[in-house]
Amino acid sequence: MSESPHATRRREAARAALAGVVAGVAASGVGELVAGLAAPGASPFAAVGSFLIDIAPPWAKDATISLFGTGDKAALLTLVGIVAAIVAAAAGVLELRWRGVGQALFGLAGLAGIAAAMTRADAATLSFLPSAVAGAVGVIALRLLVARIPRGIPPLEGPLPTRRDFLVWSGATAVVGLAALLGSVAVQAGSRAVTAVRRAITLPTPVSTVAVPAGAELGLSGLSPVITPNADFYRIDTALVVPQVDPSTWQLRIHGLVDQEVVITWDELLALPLAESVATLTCVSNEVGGDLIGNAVWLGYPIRELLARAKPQSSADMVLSMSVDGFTASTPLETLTDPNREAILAVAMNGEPLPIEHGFPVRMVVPGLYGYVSATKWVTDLEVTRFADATAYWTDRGWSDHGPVKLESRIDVPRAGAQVTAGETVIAGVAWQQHVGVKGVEVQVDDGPWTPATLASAISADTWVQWSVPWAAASGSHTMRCRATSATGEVQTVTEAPPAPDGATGWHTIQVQVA
Ligand SMILES: Nc1nc2c(c(=O)[nH]1)N[C@H]1C(S)=C(S)[C@@H](COP(=O)(O)O)O[C@H]1N2
Ligand SMILES: [Mo]
Repeated sequence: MSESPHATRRREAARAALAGVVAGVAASGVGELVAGLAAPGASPFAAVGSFLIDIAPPWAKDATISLFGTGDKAALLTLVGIVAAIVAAAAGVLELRWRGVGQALFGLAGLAGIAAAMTRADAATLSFLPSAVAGAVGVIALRLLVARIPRGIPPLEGPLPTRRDFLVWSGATAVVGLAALLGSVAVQAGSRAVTAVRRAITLPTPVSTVAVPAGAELGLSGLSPVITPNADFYRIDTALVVPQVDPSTWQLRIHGLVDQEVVITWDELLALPLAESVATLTCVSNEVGGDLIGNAVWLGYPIRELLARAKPQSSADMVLSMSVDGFTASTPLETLTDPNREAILAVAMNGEPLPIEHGFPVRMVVPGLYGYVSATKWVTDLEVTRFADATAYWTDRGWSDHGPVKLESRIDVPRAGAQVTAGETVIAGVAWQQHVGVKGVEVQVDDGPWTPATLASAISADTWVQWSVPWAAASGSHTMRCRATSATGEVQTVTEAPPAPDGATGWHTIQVQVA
C-alpha cells in the first residue's frame, strides 16, 4: 500500500529540515571549537550577536533589557540560535528541492559570520577562521545528509538510501556537532578564566621608567607610530592553540650546565625590582618593506640576574628557552649575560600585562636578535647548554642558529602604489638595527641624488627610528628607495637576500603615481 504523494513530500521535507538543523549543529559546534582553540573572541555566535548589538536601534536594546534584564545577552544568543536553526531547516528543505541552494545558504551564513568577526574592533588575523570552518562544515554536512533522505524517486546513481541510512548519518553528525560544542564550552571557559586572571593583575610599580623623547614621534599620518599599540603588534608563533597559562601555576626553571638550579614563581618574579625598557621586535621572516616588526615598552627583569644565580659553567655558550607548548629558541649565553643589553623576562607590554597571544604571563625580549632566536613567549624553561649540543625549533628547520637583526629601513609614506597629489609633500618611514642603532637614512627618487632624511629623536639604539624628508612631487610615475646607515657606519646593503636562513636584505623600493 502507498501513502498519498502529499504525505510523502511532507515527510521528505521534514527530514530535509532535520538534515539542515543537524548540519547547522555540526557547523556551529566545530566553528565554536575552532574559536575556542585558535581565535578566542571570534566565536561565530558571539560575533553575530555582538554585530546585532552594535546595529540594533536604541529602542530594541531598551526593550530587550527591560524584558530580560541582565539575561539580555543570553536572550540574544538564544535568539541568534533560534534564527540560525530556522535558516538551517529552510536550507535543508531548499537543498532537497534545488540541489546547491541550501548549500549556498550555509555558505552565505559562513560569510556573514566572517564579516561580523572581522569587523569587530578587536578583530585579529585569525578571526575569520571559525566562521570559515563552520561554513565549510555546514555546506558539506548538508549535502551528505540530504543525499541520504529516502526519496520516492530513485537516485541517478548508487543504491537507494534507506530510512536507517538517513537516521544513522544524521545521528552521527549531530553527535559530532554536540561533542564539538561541549568541547568548545570547556576550552572557552579555560581561556575566559585566564583572561579574567590577566585582567585582575595589578602590575608592580617599575623601579625605573622610560621616557619616550617628545621628538621620537613625528606624528605623520600613515607613518607607523614609534610605539606600536598592542592591538596592532604583529603576532608570529607556531601555536594553533594559544597557550593559556595561569600565572599561579607558572614557574621558570633554569637548569643544564649550571652550578645551581634555579626555579622562580610568578609571585617571586613580580616581587623583584622590575624596570621598563623599550625594544623593537622583528621577525626574521620579515620581507624588505614588510610589517613583521613592532616597538613596545616592556616591563621586566634582566635574565642575566637570574643566570647569575644559576652560575653557568664555563663550557656553556647557549641558552635554550622553551615555552609551555614546546617551542624552543637558542640564544647566545653571552648576549643574555651582557650587562649592557636589556635581555629581559617581560611581564608587561605597553603598560598592560602581556596580551595572551604575546606570551602571557612571561616572555623573553632580547634587543638586537630576531624573535625566533630570542623572544620565547609563554616561557617556562631555560636550559643552559652549548650550540654544539642542542638545536631549536627553527634551527631544526634550516634557519640559522644565530640571528642578529640586520640593518633595514622602510618607506611608510607614501604607501607603495599610492596616488599622490602633486606639490610639496613628504616621504617618511622607519629604520632599524636594534642594539646597534641608526645614524642616518637617505632617500632616492628615480635617478636623482641620494637625499639625507631627517631622523626623529631615537628612543635608544634598541628601537627603530622614524625619518622623513620633504618631497616636491611632480606629476607622473615615480620610483623611490631608501637606505639606512648604522651607528657604526655600515650602509644598508643593496644586495637582495630572502628571509631564510637569517633575515632579508635589500633596499625597500616603491612606486607611486603623482597627479
Ligand atoms: N612560544 C613561542 N614563542 C615565540 C614564537 C613561537 O612560535 N612560540 N615565535 C617567535 C617568533 S618567530 C617571533 S618573530 C616572535 C613574535 O612575537 P610576537 O608574536 O609577540 O610579535 O615571537 C617568538 N616567540
Ligand atoms: Mo619570527
